[in-house]
Order: sequence, then structure tokens, then C-alpha cells
Amino acid sequence: PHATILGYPRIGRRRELKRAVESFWAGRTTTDELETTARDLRLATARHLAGLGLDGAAAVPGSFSFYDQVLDAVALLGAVPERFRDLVSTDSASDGAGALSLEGYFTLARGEGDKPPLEMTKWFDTNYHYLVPEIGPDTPIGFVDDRVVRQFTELARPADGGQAVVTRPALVGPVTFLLLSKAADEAPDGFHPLDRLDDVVAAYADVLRALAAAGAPWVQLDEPALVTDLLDVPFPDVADAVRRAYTRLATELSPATGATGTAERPSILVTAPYGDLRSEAGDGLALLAGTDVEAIAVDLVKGAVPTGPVAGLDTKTLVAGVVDGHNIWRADLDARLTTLEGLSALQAGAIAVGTSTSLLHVPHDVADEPRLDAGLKSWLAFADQKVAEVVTLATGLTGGRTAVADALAASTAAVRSRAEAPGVVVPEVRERTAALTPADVERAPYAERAAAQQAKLDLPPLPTTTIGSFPQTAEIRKTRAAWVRGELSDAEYTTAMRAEIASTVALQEELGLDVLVHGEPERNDMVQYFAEQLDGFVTTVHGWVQSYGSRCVRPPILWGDVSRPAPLTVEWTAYAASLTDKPVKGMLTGPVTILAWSFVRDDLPLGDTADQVALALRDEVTDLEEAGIGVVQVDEPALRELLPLRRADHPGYLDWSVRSFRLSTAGADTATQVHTHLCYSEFGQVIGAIDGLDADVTSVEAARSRMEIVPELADAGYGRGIGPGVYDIHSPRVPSVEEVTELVRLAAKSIDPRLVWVNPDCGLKTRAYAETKESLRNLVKATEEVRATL
Ligand code: THG
Ligand code: ZN
Repeated sequence: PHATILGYPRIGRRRELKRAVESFWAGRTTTDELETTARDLRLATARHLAGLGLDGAAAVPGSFSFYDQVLDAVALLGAVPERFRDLVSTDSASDGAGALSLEGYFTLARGEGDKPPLEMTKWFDTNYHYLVPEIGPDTPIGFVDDRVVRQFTELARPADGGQAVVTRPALVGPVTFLLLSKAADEAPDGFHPLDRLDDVVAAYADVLRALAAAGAPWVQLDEPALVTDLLDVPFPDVADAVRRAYTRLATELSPATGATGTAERPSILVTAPYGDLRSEAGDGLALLAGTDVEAIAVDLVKGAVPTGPVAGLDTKTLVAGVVDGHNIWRADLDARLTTLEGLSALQAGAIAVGTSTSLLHVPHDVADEPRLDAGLKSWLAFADQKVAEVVTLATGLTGGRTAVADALAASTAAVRSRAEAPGVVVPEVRERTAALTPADVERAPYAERAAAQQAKLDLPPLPTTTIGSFPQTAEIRKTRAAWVRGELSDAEYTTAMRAEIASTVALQEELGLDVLVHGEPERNDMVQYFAEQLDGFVTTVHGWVQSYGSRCVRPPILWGDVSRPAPLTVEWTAYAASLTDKPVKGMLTGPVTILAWSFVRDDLPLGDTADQVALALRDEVTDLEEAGIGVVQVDEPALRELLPLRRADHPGYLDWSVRSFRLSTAGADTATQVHTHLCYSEFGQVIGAIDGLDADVTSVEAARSRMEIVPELADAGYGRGIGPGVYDIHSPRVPSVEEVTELVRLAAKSIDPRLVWVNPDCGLKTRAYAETKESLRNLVKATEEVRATL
């Protein structure tokens, strides 16, 4: 293909797939109805993309998924964990033996009864989450589900007799599949999923044969595991796996059409999105170039552009990912074309134009945003605009610049208008960040702070609190939506929210919690709420991006220098504080998380933007203090998420991320207690940074790992307040008093008990009130029991 994209949003322009899937789960539609909706969506999408100019051979990727592409690979291979084995078809006479039904597929994602779902975790450095396969020595692995072949055929030979589209089926590559898997519980010590490489590759060989037989000219195998060195398999072992896998798939299967009239496999495109293939650990580009695959897609937005010819590339196509698939800025086409021309001059092989990553991470279409300012809109490219960009660049590369002169001129004009637009650079904001000194991120020594805070707050040992949000009832959501639509006046809205806050405060008093919160009924998303109020951001109406499964987020667009025109949270927090004598905790989202969950600008280093956001939050902390708030929590759930994929880049990242958090909080008075919250359990790589945040109290997810983070933190020298979560909020299950008591004791055993706080794992907004009340009651009761024994 001359022009292509590595994947396209699958949730639908109006989230049609989300609705269809959720209504299937609710039992309102049948499997057949869901399959039909999905097929119509795939057909419409493929034709739409062909119409946008992806009309070369196999230029349209087949990147659909009902839930997650990694789960799709599990289904393709029938690699079902032991506890779900009863879901697979055992009819060995049919060719569906070992396959999951669509319902079974969703059960792996969502769990059933006491069978927990596959674990969910972050997909590289994005806000997308995939399901973690569980692979053991005896996990069945074969080509058991031909869905991917059917999806190819249904577009190549459509039943409606309309326009056919020859797509390029996209699959998670065999090496990445295993590197992202975890060892099944029953696997013996020392087993690594990669031990099953030969079985997975044998199954993929069968998949490739079937695709070739169906007439697929190309297949795409995604191997992003090659751009990271955080997956705890050293590069030489990864390289060995890649060589073995692609010798079997690319060398031993023939791509040529033989006497039988069919090739043994389609041409293979291996993609390596999200980063640089080359690092100190090893040269992944040379590795792939040394295989017999026909094409390699590299990320030239995150990764470096090769500056010399690469051995082996002369007989391959290099798909140059020059259009950013992970952000929403319109490309500087002139500059990208220069890059492409340079590559063309350097490499003897063919150059095709691509996106750096799948377009899964961006919304569908800028044209769907009528409310955005026209100037700002001209700077943006969502998925459909990016398709046009790769098509233009491919035309320019093959046909010469004059063939695309108008598009180049328009892109250059947009780039210039963005650079010069008011608000992009705000001198007062720049002056303030330029004047920062190391003293701005320092507070008084912890011992002094702890004493001043205790004198002021007079908290009991093992203080109890919650993470911030209380259940978002349907009533709350309805009220907010009505206000956004203008059906409710500001006064009516305020009255309704105040009533909600009052009842949340009353509930916490009744439960006997020590540090209260206002419950956040006024917030939709913890980032969007702040973005809506800060200068330098805009939010979208239809800019949905899949976060996991059927769940989506609308990342705000951070386009200009950030400042705070007015206080953000003070009114609600102060109102809550006016209702109680107990301390009320102000709730803010930290600078790193605000950046991680927004589309960030590409014209300023992230650390500089983080400082701007941090200063806005710092002013908010001051205003909260002036309103009498003595405890402020600044959440950083995404601290781990932005961690660079290469170890060499960690120090630089941790430096700016930790500094920006401290900048947001260090303006607080010595007697003001600063909390933070991190909500994932894999802390290993950021444990030093957690200490570096210098918060007075850190709450973390810990219930499922039975408090193991507490000794880890203690070993790392952490010596301030710690609130390890004592129950998992992801399920409605109510923890018993005994259970909580045990976890609190466990925590108090591995660190100075005077540092321990008692709280749930995370915010309660996805829970219902019934289980929330009961759970918190047990939490308080358990705390009282442990206190009595101290
Ligand atoms: N906000 C943002 N990003 C996030 C989270 C968040 N990334 C990580 C994690 N939390 C992802 N988790 C979720 C959980 C729920 C939903 C989305 C991401 C969700 N979304 C609604 C849906 O799809 O129906 C829409 C929500 C809305 O109306 O705004 O439920 O908390 N930015
Ligand atoms: Zn959390």
C-alpha cells in the first residue's frame, strides 16, 4: 500500500458499537442482532475509508474488535484460562471446537459469578486498556476461531452486492501476544508465556494459510512489544523469539502463488507503534529488516527517523508512520513530506505513508464538533482528517509536490495560524514559569508538618477517609445533563448539587469517618471537569475515544498556555465544610494526570505544560486554604501511565512529573495536610517517585495484593502517611469487618502504625449507595477494633 493507517476507531462515530454491545449485555438484543449491527458498522467503515482515499490494495486495515484486540487473539487461539474452560465449544466434529461463543468472549472480559475476568492493564503509553491473557504450559492454543477470515470475506465479497473492500486483517503479533500475557496461576515457577511461542506461531501459520485461501493479499501483525524494554524479557530473548516466529511465518510459508493457485500466506506487514524500535537495549529495526516479512511500519512520531540505509529494507516496504495516531494535531505536511523524501533517497526499498499508531486513540471526525472555534478546528486532525493526510502525503511522494500544492499550502497556513494565535503563548504564564526556583517545590520538613497538622486536625490513630467521589446516582447524572442542556438554571443546579453534598456529608458523619469529602457530584470526569474551567483547554462534544471495552472518554484538548481564570472547586468544598466540624478534604486532579488524559500540545515540552497546570492548581490550593480547608488531596492516578517505554527516558520523566506535582502542592501551609492518591497496584517502577512527591499522606490500591505495597514502600524509605486501600471498589462485594481488620493489622505491622490511614482502594463513583454504606460501616468498625488494641 502507498498510503495506509494502522487501525481505525471501532466504537463508531456515535458510539454505535458501545450501545449495541451494552444492550446485548442487558439482554435487550440477541447475538444475531449484535453480529448484524457490528457487520453493518464494519462494512460502512471500510467503504467510508476507501472513499476517503484508502483505495490501494489492502490499504484499509481490518481492525474491528467487539471489546479488545488482545482478547480477540485469545479467542482466535482458544487460549482460554482454566476457570473459563467450560465456555468453549467441545464439539470436535464441528470446526468450532475450542472456540468461544460471543457471549463466552464477553464473559472473559467481564467475569461471571465468582470467576474474575481477565486482568485489565494499560496498552503501552496510552489511555487504552487491554485484557491480559493467562498462559500456562497446558493452555490450549490453536487456530480455533475463523472470525478474522469471515470478517475479511464479508467485506471482500459483500452479501449486499455493493462495493467490495479488500482489507488487511490486523492481529496482535505472536511475540507481543506472549510478552503481554502473564503466566497462568497453575503454571510452575520459572514458566514464561514465551515458552509457548512455537504453539502460538503454529496457530498463526494456520491463520495465515486460511487468510491466503480466502484471498487476503496482506495481513498486519502488530508487534509494539518491540518498542519497550519494560516487559522484563531481555532484548536478546525477544530478538530470538522474533526470529523464530517470523522464520516460521514469513520464510517457511510461501507468499508466492504456486501450482495450486493459492499462496500459503498473505504478504506480511509487521508494525511497531508507540515508540522507537532502536534503543540501548538493541536494534529492533535491524531485527525486523532481517526477517522475510514484506513490510515494516515504524513510528516516526515517537521514534527517530533512520539516518542511514538499513540492511534488509531494500527488498521491503517501509511504512513510514509520519502522521501522529496518538494525538489530534494537524500535521505539518510540508515537513513530513521532506522526511518522506529523505527516507526515499536513503532506502533502496519502497516507502509507503502511514500513521504512527492505530487511530484508535483519536476521535472520528473534527467535522462533528460544531461548537469548536473555527480557527482552532483548522489546527486539528481527528481520524478522518488523518486518513486524508496520509493520502495527500502518498500522492505528494509519488506524484511530486505540485500534485498536492494546495493541501501543502493549507497545512502550512494552519501551522502558522496556530503558532501565532492569541492564547497559544501567554506572556504572563511564561513569565511565571520562567521565574520558578527550587524553593517553589519545597515544603517544611515532614516532622514539622506532621506536628503542625496534628495540632490543627487532632485526628485519632488510624484515621479513616475516602478517596473523594461518592456514588454517581442516575439522579445526579440526570441533573448534570439537564443543566448542560440548559434545561436547568444555574440556581436550580446549585441547589440540587448542594443537597447532594449535604446528604453525602451527613452520611459520612453518621458513619463516623474522620476526614470527610464533598463527594464530587458536580464532576463528570476528573480531568474533563478541570479542563472545562481552565484557560488553554477546550472540550469536545463527540470526541469519544475507547478506554476499555465499551467504555469511552472524551479527552480535552490542551491547545494553549494554561491559567486559572477563577477558582475551580472552592465553592463546593467550602459548602461541604460549612456543614460539619470534621475536616473536609479538598479534591484536585494533579498535573500529570491532567496531561495524561488530555490531548497535549506538541509545541511545548510536557514538563513546561505540567508546570503551567501545576501553578493553576497551586493557586487553587491557596484559595482552598483561605476558605478554611485544612486537607487537600491532589490525585495522580496516571503517574505510572506516562512512564516512558524506554528505561533510559525514566529519569527525565520522573524529574518533571514529580517536580510538577510538588509545584502544585508546595505552596500549602505547613499545617495543611497534602494527600495524594494513585490507583493501580504495579508500583515497582515508580516507588521512588511516590516518595519524591513528598505528600503527607498517600493512598494507594492495595486490597487485592493484600497490602504488599506497604512493606515495599517502607523498604524504599517511605516514612509519611500511607492509606493502603482496605477493600476493592471494582465490585459491589461488601468486605466483612474481619477482612478489613486483618488488612489494617497487616499494614500496621509493616510500617509505623502511626502512619497508617484506613480508606477504600479508590473513589466510589461507580458504586451504588447500598453497598457503599455497608462497606464503609464495616471499614469504620474494623478500624475501631484495631485502634482499641494499639
Ligand atoms: N478519566 C479519564 N481517563 C481514565 C479514567 C478516568 N483513564 C483510566 C481510567 N479512568 C479508565 N476508566 C474508565 C472508567 C469508566 C469510564 C471510562 C473510563 C466510563 N465512561 C463512560 C462511558 O463510556 O459510558 C462515559 C463517561 C462520561 O459520560 O464522561 O464509564 O476516570 N479521562
Ligand atoms: Zn483510584
